[in-house]
Amino acid sequence: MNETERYAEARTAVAEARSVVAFTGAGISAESGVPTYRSAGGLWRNYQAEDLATVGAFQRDPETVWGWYSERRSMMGSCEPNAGHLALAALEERLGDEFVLVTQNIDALHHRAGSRRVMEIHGNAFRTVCSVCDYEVEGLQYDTPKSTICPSCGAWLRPDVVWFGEPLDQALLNRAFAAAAACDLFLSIGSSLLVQPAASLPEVALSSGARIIEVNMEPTWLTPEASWSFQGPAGEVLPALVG
Ligand code: BV8
Repeated sequence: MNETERYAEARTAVAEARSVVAFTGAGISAESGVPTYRSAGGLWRNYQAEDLATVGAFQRDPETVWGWYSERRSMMGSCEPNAGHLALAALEERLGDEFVLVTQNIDALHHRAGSRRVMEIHGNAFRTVCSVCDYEVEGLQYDTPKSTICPSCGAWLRPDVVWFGEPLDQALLNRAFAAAAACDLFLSIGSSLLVQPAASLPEVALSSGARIIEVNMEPTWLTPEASWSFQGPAGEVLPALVG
């Protein structure tokens, strides 16, 4: 089957799907200028990055961790959603309640593209919460708050993201797994599928009989299982699939 036929087939699968889950990773934001984690030039390439996204690093050196997130907040805040984000917002517009977007990304670009049915399972870099009590700073912060001490209990404030070794929000994760188990089409977009438990979502969809469309720049463990796999930039492939 040639490329044109593969796209036509996958486009029909999107158009005829009863229920769609779109699962995104850092790759969907790459064309917006947000560095990925593990592909060439990614954030984790520099060992320091993966060491900073942990509770231990924050407890040892909160200023350095705050410095890293402030840098990333202003970088991500200056990026714009790309055609890939916009294509998923259009798909949500068309499918309504039969569409859900599960993202590992913390850059809020799906919201800024107009997506509303979004599960941010690794949190949101622009939300600031207390590291101890349930105090939350109102709204989104695009730089370090004036004071990083909780006005309610005096502990350190932190970015509302899930660090390595921290559990994800269980209720949110359960909803994401339920959606993956119930959908008939699962889109895996811009993820190396290495981080757990998020990377188990495509497995749940697969074992529940969903068809899989993968859009990524390099093969992953899911590629051989996908009904259609497109190796190319999400900002080009997604608009061609969503139509
Ligand atoms: C948990 C937020 C349990 C922070 C992130 C040892 C100790 C502790 C835990 C573990 C351990 N060993 C394993 C684990 C589990 C660990 C894990 O999975 N580690 C991996 C590295 C092996 N997971 C955890 O720790 C999780 N928590 O397990 O808790 C627990 C339970 C109860 C009680 C206590 C504990 C928490 C994981 C969440 C970590 N936080 N981010 C921050 O970002 O600052 S993870 C981080 O990776 C991001 O969220 C990112 O989204 C995510 C996944 O990466 P990807 O999105 O896939 O990005 P990547 O760069 O890898 O890939 C991008 C892809 O895009 C590439 O394939 C590329 O080809 C492609 N691409 C590039 N450009 C484009 C493109 N595709 C399309 N178009 C393009 N233009």
